[in-house]
Amino acid sequence: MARADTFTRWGVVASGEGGNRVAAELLSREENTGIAERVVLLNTNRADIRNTVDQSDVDGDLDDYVRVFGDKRGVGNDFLEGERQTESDVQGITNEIDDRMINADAQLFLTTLGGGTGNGSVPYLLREYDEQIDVESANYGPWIDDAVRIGVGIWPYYNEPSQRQFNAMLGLSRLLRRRDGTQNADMTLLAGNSHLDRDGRSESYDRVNERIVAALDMMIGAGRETQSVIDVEDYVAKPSSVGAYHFTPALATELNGKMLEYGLMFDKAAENAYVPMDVSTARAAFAVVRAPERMVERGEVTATEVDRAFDTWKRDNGLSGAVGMTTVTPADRRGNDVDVLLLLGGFDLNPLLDHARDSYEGHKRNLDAARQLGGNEATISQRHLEDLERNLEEYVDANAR
Ligand SMILES: Nc1nc2c(ncn2[C@@H]2O[C@H](COP(=O)(O)OP(=O)(O)OP(=O)(O)O)[C@@H](O)[C@H]2O)c(=O)[nH]1
Ligand SMILES: [Mg+2]
Repeated sequence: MARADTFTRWGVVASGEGGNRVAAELLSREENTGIAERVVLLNTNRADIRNTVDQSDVDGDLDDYVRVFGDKRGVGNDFLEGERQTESDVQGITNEIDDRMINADAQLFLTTLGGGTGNGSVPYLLREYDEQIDVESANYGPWIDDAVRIGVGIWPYYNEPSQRQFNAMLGLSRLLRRRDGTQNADMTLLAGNSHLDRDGRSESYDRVNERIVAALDMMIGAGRETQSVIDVEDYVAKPSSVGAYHFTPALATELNGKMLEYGLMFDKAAENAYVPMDVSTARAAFAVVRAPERMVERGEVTATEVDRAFDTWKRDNGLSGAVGMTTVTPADRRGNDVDVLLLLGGFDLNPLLDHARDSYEGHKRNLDAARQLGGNEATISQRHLEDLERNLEEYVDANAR
């Protein structure tokens, strides 16, 4: 919780290879001042994390933030195994996070949804810290009770193998909801690899990761040097109360601030949502406008005007009922470039999930067949699968109305 005399202090917990890489990219930004040293990189595979550390351009030593857990080297795309490995070491992992999270008010939990390590551990840890079943909370800093926790899930490329799509469906289910159907992360942010990489699959994840980080950076910045501050509590309170707590960023950067046609700027941002979606289905919408400090000081960009323009834009786009706020963030830069970040929430998830459904069903049939043949203990039980599936369906249906 941000206090009047301080800015929101963000922490980052990243698990698995992709999550680790996005976190490394976030740390390599000069403007990561909201995070400082509050970072933990978790992985089951020392070699994976070695590569991430070696390839990053973070000043200083990323090794200090690394925690390898479990007794396997990777979990081979099996998120239940990822969860078991986390559970077996939850005290050690939590001690590490506690050492790093000094007074965090808000935490980002970063993971890809196609794999096993990050996808297994992140939803589990979120639940654990909320319910404090196996961790002895009395021994930890205030973060464990007080911090707002935001899960960030990265959707696989559409052409990845069916197990990845299967993992993503159930990973999303677990990020959003616990097995009993209650809310898990306070907010779940989604970004899709194929959707962010529409000009063709690039050689590396760099470009996609940069875009994800650019959005996270602006979101974090909105709780810092702002005119009308969006506190992190604001991001989660109202959307959660209407059961619309999944979001996607929509970002447009380097817009021409000479004209200040906010409506067009919001349009531009909305065209760049990080997953496929119909904007008019959003039930929550936040707008963060970042403009050169000089323009803000001279009153060329004001919170009142942005707020009014956003109201109009929402009405024009069928979002008048959407909950949310706006904020203006001054940027330490010359020129007239303005950036606009929308956080769109509670939208119909079907346009995203439709990309995975066939693979999901195919993989499920394979698991069924394996079970019939006398069962591989590692596969998910029928019952468990049905719970996760129902949880996702219920949540998606409630938002698709
Ligand atoms: N955007 C993005 N996606 C990534 C990155 N690395 C991997 N992915 C995606 O993540 C999925 C694979 O998950 P990983 O993060 O490699 O898996 P993990 O959490 O390490 O789990 P296991 O290796 O299965 O133990 C695939 O869908 C990849 O496309 C990355 O750096 N950026
Ligand atoms: Mg891995």
